[in-house]
Amino acid sequence: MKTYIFLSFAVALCLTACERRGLPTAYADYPIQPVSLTRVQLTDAFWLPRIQTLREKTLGYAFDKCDTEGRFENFQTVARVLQGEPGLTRGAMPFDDTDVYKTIEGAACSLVSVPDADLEAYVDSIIALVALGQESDGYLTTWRSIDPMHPPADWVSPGERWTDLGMSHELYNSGHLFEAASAHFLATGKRNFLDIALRNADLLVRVFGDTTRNEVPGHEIVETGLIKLYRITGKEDYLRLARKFLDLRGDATRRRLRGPYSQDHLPVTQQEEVTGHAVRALYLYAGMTDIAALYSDSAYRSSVHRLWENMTHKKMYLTGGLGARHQGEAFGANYELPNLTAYAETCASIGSVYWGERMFRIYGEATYYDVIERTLYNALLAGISLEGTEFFYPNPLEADAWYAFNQGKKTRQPWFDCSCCPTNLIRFLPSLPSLIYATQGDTVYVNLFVSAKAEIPLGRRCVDITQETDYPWDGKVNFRVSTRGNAGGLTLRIRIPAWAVNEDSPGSLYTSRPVGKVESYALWVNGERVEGKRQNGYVEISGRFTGDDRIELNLPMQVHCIEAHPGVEADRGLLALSYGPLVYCAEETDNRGHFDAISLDPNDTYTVEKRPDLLNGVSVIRNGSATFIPYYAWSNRGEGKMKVWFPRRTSPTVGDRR
Ligand code: FUB
Ligand code: ZN
Repeated sequence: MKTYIFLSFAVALCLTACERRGLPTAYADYPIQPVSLTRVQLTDAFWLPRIQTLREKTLGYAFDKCDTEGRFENFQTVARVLQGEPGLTRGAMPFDDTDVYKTIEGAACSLVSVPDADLEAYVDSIIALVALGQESDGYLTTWRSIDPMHPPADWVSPGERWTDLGMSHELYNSGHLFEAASAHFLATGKRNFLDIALRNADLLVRVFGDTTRNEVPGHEIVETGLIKLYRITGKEDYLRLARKFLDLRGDATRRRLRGPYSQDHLPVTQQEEVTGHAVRALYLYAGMTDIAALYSDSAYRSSVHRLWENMTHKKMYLTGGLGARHQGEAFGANYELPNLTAYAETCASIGSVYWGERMFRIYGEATYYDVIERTLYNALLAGISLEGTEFFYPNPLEADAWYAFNQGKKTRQPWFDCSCCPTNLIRFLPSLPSLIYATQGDTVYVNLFVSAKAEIPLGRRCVDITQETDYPWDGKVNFRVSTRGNAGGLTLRIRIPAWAVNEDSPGSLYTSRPVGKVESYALWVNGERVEGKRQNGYVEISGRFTGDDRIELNLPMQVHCIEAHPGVEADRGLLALSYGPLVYCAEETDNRGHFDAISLDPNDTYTVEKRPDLLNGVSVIRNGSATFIPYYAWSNRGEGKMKVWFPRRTSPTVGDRR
């Protein structure tokens, strides 16, 4: 505990220094600011064990994989090649370096919650290894430094630096380097990784910055990475380069375009439909949202708004998964959402959360967090096994025990040749505490229900919020709120999820109705019931919060029957089940002998049963002889059939709208 306080203090000092430096006044910023990871200590019974498993098992496991599969060795090989020795790239992908960066990022974020001197020393040694792979001018992509004529994959063209930006992943490697180094600096206050990133970013500025070289990365992420470096250093060149990469995309007057797969068919401010490779697209949209905020740019702002609407209204799975097609790892057409062959790459879920959080910080509406929550508890969390060492790359909503949907396997896999998803989960999950709260002026937004203790700086005071809940199994959430320092009015905006008021998902893509009697949410302040009118998805509570004030929220946890928009052919005549934020599925193993016959009727009786003995503790839903488990927990017991959507036994339908 003592060490924890010390580390938080050191990091807080370093953050204050960065905050003080501030952004150049020429630029605007998001009206809403996140509350940093360093300010929020999880105590949650749902998320904390997952993050602990990640720290205790997954991190070491991934570092070992990076070691045994040559990802570390590549950095050392560059050093030897630079001294004139021959070298051979090991590994399968031109972006193997990024698995190292992402694992460092996850380790750094987990050090904030649980300091660990051994892990910190190990991370430092890996950073020293990465430094070996950097050329003297800052260039860093090991396969190309080792042997530019022999790329690790046949879809990359051999040749000198930056000659095949569509496929070489050199700028993708830089992007992940920048993201990871920023997170590492903000989490630990150390500059060792950041300095490597800055040398590389400075090289990019020299080559692609205010020059005539008008090129863009094939796979986006360098844009958000550069903006993170700009936030830390205040160096405007990084921001300008990020913007240049975005402005050039789709601009046929200045470049030869790569087409919709790379979101390079129209200028980004004219794009209206989310398209192409889903992960690329989501990272692009996150970068565009940063530009919309930092430049107060209305064209960018309208564009991300349109794209978000298109995605959430017409291309998002019930689980929050994105990307209908295995072919091209891509978004499909509007309402093209097949279940068995869904791609819904884990990385796309992560990208969607990164984008949605930015959209929330522009618009301050809870709908963005409704989508984030849907994704977090379902498509994203499904990506990692309960044991923390097996993964999904695609996350379908149906398995028939025949189709090998997970890169050739019918269940989770321990690792992949292309291991973007495991290492993306590693970087993402330990940063989850930073998604819970946000601030704007005298307002604190409560966006997620997760037990935690938070110390939130707000102007010249600090707001202490303790949140206690058994969410997602229970809808009761207790807050204790107090302020320290310059007391004044404070407003809490607590999100009331759309599912809690039986609202359709955006664009009525999914209509959700509770089975049985409709219940409502309820709110108490210091024991007194308050009305708590919901606006923009929030209830607002204002006061001085000088004592130890108590707020209790009760969200109506009920089984819901869901139907999809009639445009989604794959779900026509079908129903799905949810409970709170969780989407449920049935697995063959719980339903031997009757799995294929399961059907649903909203008029049936559904019971919810706590099963501490099952799948690390879940609530199951029962309907007749059928048993349903949370989707995130499926495929932890070997191969077998699974379904989210089931034939609807009777009409009329759940909703009245059709
Ligand atoms: O290209 C790098 C990563 O590999 C992408 O983000 C994933 O979709 C996978 O293709
Ligand atoms: Zn991935």
